[in-house]
Amino acid sequence: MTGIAICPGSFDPVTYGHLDIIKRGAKIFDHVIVAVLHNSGKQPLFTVEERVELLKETTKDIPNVTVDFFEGLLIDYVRKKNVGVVLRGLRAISDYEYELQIASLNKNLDDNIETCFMMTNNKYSFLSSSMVKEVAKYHSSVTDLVPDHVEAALKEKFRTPQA
Ligand code: COD
Repeated sequence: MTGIAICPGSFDPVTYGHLDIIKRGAKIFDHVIVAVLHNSGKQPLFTVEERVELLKETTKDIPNVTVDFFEGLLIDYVRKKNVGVVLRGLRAISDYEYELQIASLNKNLDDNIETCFMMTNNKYSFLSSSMVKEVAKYHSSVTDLVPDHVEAALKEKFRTPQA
């Protein structure tokens, strides 16, 4: 047993839903590595560097959490870090289908890797980065959905009023 879990995701940007899973994971595992996917084929709102910085600020008070990024297959990153557990959050049935697919694929690629699922906190069961971006784009408040520094970063991105 390694006692270390990798919590991978896009985190574009980090929300209170992500933070809840990270915090709870950090109570179960000795160490949690939050790993941001750097996908050069996709156009996220925040660059990988920005997403990493926002996550570092968000998790700065949790001593056993570090933030990193990866490119390519998650399974290769997990192997490189010599970690046996992937930590993921589950919100709804729609998440379940997607998550089952990823977990099964990863298990197929490497039988030693386990995926551990944590149910969302009811408070955040509706919350996603996409929803936050949609709300922020039209200059509505996301105060209850993301930490203050993330809200400030969103305001900066959407400074020009949207059509
Ligand atoms: N409550 C609980 N959990 C939440 C909430 C919430 N409100 N919001 C998000 N989460 C959870 C998600 O369920 C997920 O577990 C995690 O937080 C991160 O979420 P996202 O949306 O930021 O990240 P995803 O789902 O886009 O990340 C997908 C990966 C990057 C992990 C995946 O695409 C991947 O592994 N890509 C690398 C290439 C690869 O290996 N491909 C093969 C497998 S697809």
